[in-house]
Amino acid sequence: MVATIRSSLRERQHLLIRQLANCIQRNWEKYLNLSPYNIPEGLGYVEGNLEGEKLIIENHCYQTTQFRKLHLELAQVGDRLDILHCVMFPRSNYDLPIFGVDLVGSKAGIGAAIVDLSPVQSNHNLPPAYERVLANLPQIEFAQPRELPEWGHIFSEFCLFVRPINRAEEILFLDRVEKFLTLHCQIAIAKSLVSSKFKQAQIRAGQRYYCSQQLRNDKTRRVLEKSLGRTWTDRYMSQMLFDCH
Ligand code: 18B
Repeated sequence: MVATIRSSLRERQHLLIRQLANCIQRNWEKYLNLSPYNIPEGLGYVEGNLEGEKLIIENHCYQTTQFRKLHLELAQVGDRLDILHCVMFPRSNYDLPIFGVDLVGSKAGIGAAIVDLSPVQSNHNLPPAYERVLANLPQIEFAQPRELPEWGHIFSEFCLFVRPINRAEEILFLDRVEKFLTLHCQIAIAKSLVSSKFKQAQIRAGQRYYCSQQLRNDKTRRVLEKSLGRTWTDRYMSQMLFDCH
């Protein structure tokens, strides 16, 4: 029964969201050895409708040797908004950036499409293996690039933030996300462990900082508060979306 509910949300969502969700899941299954992840009590499948508009959230989470949490979230607000959110949090003994994607769509189309491999090193650099590949990807032009908010300084120079204007741009975005994702998985599985406790503490601090800035996203907060209320939203954002260890 749960499986039926879950697949039906994805099927009702914007085509690009469906395609991206399938792409992420496919890559995770192809490259990583997925283990179950314990989602905090009551936060796996959430429904709320405080102010009349129904919010449905479904979460898919895993962990692997390299990642403490792989999180793919699909959400729908009434028949107004479709959202895909994905973050891959590395374990603190892996010196890896944070892969993140957010897609926000309405009847008018995808209004916000953002993907990044965000550095957690204190000098804000990506590991050289990432730099080499990302700096050589062909430049792609989107008709409507979007400006990052002030807290967006956590993102790398390779961050892509656009409003795709047509199907061709949606596919360009999807292809770029898949490039980031396959590169990330390939580097992650070949990466050696960080043994220095000092370096591990720095990685943890970098992840905490990333989360603290993401928690400043008022647009996310507003959508959730309308359906879930203040207390639930605080708990949801700090324990499910951007929990820091
Ligand atoms: N996000 N997004 O994930 N957010 O979670 N998102 C919006 O057209 C939700 C991430 C990011 O301009 C908008 O303006 C909800 C990750 C940035 O001030 C809405 C959930 C990244 C912006 C939502 C969710 C990320 C943004 C406004 C939980 C990046 C622009 C859409 C399911 C890796 C912020 C618009 C700004 C925007 C909503 C980025 C409604 C509810 C992982 C930078």
